[in-house]
Amino acid sequence: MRTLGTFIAALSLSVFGLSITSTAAHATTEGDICNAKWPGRNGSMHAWDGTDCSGDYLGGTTGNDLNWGDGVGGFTNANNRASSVMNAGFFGGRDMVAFYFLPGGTGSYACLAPGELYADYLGDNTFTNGANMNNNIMAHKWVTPADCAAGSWIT
Ligand SMILES: [Ca+2]
Ligand SMILES: [Ca+2]
Ligand SMILES: [Ca+2]
Repeated sequence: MRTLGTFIAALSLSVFGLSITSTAAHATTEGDICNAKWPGRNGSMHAWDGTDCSGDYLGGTTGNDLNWGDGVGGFTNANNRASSVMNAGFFGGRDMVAFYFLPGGTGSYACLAPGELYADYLGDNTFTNGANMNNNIMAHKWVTPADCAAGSWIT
């Protein structure tokens, strides 16, 4: 009986987890292109010039890029252009992508959780300094959920 109970509890948790993921995937109303471009959870993050993961592909990486405007890293000449972003990172540890208002990886930021999958429109999101995120990102860094203050989690 104990084994069966444990199995049922695990199954319930599994179903609960699936429904959470499903809810997150459908939280946005115009994520069709983002959904189509979802690479599977592979530890990477991505950004596009247009909304809904469309327009010019600005870059993607499994690492950090503290300056989207310089010539190195996953992002070059991408300052203040991103209108949609994706987090295909693995769950656990530094699984949040923090996007920054300025280069350097410090100061005002906003975080995209791995369970959110993507933010298909940054125009309704703000950095911790209150600035609109659309066409305003200049850097990103992988951080832990504890590094992201309440209210800084974007959708
Ligand atoms: Ca843009
Ligand atoms: Ca760069
Ligand atoms: Ca948004």
